[in-house]
Amino acid sequence: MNDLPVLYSFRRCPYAIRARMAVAAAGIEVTIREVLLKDKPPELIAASAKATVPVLVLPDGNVIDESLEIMGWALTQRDPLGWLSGEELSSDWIQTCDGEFKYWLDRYKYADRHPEHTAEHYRREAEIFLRKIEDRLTGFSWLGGEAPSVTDVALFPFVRQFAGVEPAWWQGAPYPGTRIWLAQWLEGPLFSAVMTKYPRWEPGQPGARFPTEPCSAETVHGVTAQ
Ligand SMILES: N[C@@H](CCC(=O)N[C@@H](CS)C(=O)NCC(=O)O)C(=O)O
Repeated sequence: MNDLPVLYSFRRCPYAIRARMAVAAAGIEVTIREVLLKDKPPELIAASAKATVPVLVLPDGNVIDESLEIMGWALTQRDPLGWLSGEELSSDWIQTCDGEFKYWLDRYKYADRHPEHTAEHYRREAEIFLRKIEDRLTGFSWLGGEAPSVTDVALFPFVRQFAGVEPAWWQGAPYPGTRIWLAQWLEGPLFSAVMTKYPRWEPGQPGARFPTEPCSAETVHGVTAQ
């Protein structure tokens, strides 16, 4: 397992989820080290001083510490689902998601830490992006058009987080197309594969293999068939 890339990850982190989705879709095996954000291992900080997850340490010692770059690293090696076809990891969709939307999402999720405004205020600000997604998904099944792409994969973990803040409100919110789109990702076999629970990695331990089960062609293609 020593010659596999090492992926520092946190199960629920949306950035880590998008990276794991790409690694699994590419059929690449890595050693996963599940970390606690409140108590990061020194090995993670030594690999990347900014100490965010995900971080990928390659066997040659190179380090990739941005989720979008990990997606690109994986999918440029193998892209059986065609997620990169015609789509860019630097698209406006992804930039707005990681910028404006994430900013409001964090405030909506942790409104008690930002008492200047109400949770509803933060939710309304985040909904500006949600409405764009909904408009797009009214005409197309996927954000990139006719087929799933890196744009969908990069965004859905953040929309999942937004939906999870007030699940009952989300179910009645005026975003039916986005709800269907999100459910297609969350109910897919690839998502369950990347959400496998791993015990916290302890320094000195080897880490666990990821994906736990190699994703077969059927598993992978299950995603396109949705
Ligand atoms: N731009 C980075 C952001 C990653 C990020 O901020 N991850 C969060 C967890 S979801 C993190 O590690 N935060 C550091 C902390 O909580 O200490 C990427 O795309 O990989």
